[in-house]
Amino acid sequence: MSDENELPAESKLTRSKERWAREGRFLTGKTSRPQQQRLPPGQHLTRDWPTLDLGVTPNISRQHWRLDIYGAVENPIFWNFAQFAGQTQTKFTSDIHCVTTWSRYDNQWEGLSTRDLLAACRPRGEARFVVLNCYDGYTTNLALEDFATEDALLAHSWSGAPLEQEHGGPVRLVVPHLYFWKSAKWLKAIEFLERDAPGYWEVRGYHNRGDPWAEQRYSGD
Ligand SMILES: Nc1nc2c(c(=O)[nH]1)N[C@H]1C(S)=C(S)[C@@H](COP(=O)(O)O)O[C@H]1N2
Ligand SMILES: [Mo]
Repeated sequence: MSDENELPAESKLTRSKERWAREGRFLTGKTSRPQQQRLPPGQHLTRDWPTLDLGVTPNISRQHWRLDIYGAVENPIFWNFAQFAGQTQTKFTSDIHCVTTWSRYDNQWEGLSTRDLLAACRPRGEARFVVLNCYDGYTTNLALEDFATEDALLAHSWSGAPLEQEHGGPVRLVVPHLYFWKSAKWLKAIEFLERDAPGYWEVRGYHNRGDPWAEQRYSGD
């Protein structure tokens, strides 16, 4: 090593700074950096899978389940379970982030991707929003771009087994990049709309979009 490249002797301060770097001193953990950080701000990790809903669990067998897709679409669709399951099947693994602050990593879903669904029903040019209608009367709304996110799907299976009734079986929506209240359980109908139509929680103080990385929990956020 030449003289010019020789480093000055370590001082007490540089030694302290190295130790702080190792310890992650001064990091608040509050910055939101979706690229590098997996847990959104204000969330904690859980290993079990809590059940959250309005307190009623619709009892719909695969045999009786129907899905209606209508509104601003070129091709309205009315599927029974066999017809739904006959569509292209996709598997996605994604994280759940619930507004009540729990997150659950690596959920393995299988079903029909929303992109394949859009290719089948062909939204008209004026369609900009969707409303999900569920067998328990629950509703939730999404901008078409959010519904069409690459890893969003209508899931009939979780971890390689049919989705349990308490988690929305036979079929639920999964939109991983938004808080989980947007992921409608016991899916019954999807309506395409020109104008937004806030759903059950969206008219009761929840944020209209619900991006966990921006902590869009409540309508004032
Ligand atoms: N049909 C329906 N879907 C629903 C709800 C509901 O009450 N009814 N609750 C939402 C909320 S607030 C959450 S956090 C998740 C919970 O899904 P899980 O019970 O599978 O964890 O479902 C969402 N989808
Ligand atoms: Mo929730």
